[in-house]
Amino acid sequence: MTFLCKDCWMAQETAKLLARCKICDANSGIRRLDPASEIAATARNASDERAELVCAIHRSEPLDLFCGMCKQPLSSRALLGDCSVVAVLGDVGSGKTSLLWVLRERLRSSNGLPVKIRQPLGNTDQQLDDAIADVFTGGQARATTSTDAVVRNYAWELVTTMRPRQSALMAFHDAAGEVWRGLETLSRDGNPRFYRYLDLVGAVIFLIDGQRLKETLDGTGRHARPQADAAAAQEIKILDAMDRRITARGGEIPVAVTISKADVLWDDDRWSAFRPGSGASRETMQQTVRDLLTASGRVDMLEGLESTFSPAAYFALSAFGRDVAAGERLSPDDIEPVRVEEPLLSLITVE
Ligand SMILES: Nc1nc2c(ncn2[C@@H]2O[C@H](COP(=O)(O)OP(=O)(O)OP(=O)(O)O)[C@@H](O)[C@H]2O)c(=O)[nH]1
Ligand SMILES: [Mg+2]
Ligand SMILES: [Zn+2]
Ligand SMILES: [Zn+2]
Repeated sequence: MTFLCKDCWMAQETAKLLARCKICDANSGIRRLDPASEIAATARNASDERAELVCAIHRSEPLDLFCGMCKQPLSSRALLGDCSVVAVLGDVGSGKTSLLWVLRERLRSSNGLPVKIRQPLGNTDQQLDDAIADVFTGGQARATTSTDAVVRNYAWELVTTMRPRQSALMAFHDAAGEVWRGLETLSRDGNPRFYRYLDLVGAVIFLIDGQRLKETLDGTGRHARPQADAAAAQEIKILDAMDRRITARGGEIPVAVTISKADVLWDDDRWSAFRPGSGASRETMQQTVRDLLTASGRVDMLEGLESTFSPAAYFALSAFGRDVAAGERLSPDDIEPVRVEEPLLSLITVE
């Protein structure tokens, strides 16, 4: 069994964990952490494929588990699978944090989707609420901080209705656009956690700012062209850096190429497929996203994406379902997310 610590992104075998038995603690009056290898036994539940770590003395007492590296509490369900760590990559302000927040809201209510959040791991929800607070109070988001020291790591245990007994882990490191931009030159010593995360990534949501695409297409704003070109250049840079890492690692990583803020585009008839309730088929959506990227001069990026990742699928979503004016006070009740779960669903159901 391999466990994942979402606080330091250390994947570790059972033997590396720390553990505590509540009964032993109560009997001795001492709270202590011991190496799991010294105090654990494995119990198997007949009705369940999962094994549970129990106290070697008190065989019916499940152990509390802790990360062997940073000593944070670890869920016994934080089991690492191939596609459980998903990266949301995107330039500064492309909408990564907003997407993750809205996605969590969608997945934790009973939603008619085949996937649901069973529980957050550790302080995930608190960290995400802190990260989104600025968007909901000030209108404009404060950029996600770009240092490794301020951790914004989220992980949830998901259950699928397709395979009810099995649960999956979904984990994100909400890195700032600044970090993705600077990936090529980011120091390994200064960002050990982030690099461990990168090595674990099994699937990628590549977010492309719909607002920026619209600016290119309009070509109206005085600075529209150069700004949009700069955005394209940043995205290519992020892609190149990922490409080198993935090539170095070997193997294939699936990507969901995703246009964010589709609400700013969908009034245009060319992109009407993005509207809520458009009824557009999967094929139409794919084609429309590719057409949009082509029309806004992102052909190089399309090629880059398809040579770096495999398979590639295309999506357009709107986290808020509406435009947000600068400085507007947005409330969670004012938003109507459109297709926010589609990229994730496509990635975690990839065989
Ligand atoms: N119109 C519209 N604006 C959005 C949507 N989602 C996010 N935004 C706006 O985009 C801005 C940036 O959003 P964030 O979620 O902070 O973007 P980010 O990618 O996390 O940014 P960094 O962490 O700084 O790289 C905010 O001002 C949001 O209000 C959307 O669905 N529609
Ligand atoms: Mg952010
Ligand atoms: Zn015990
Ligand atoms: Zn840890």
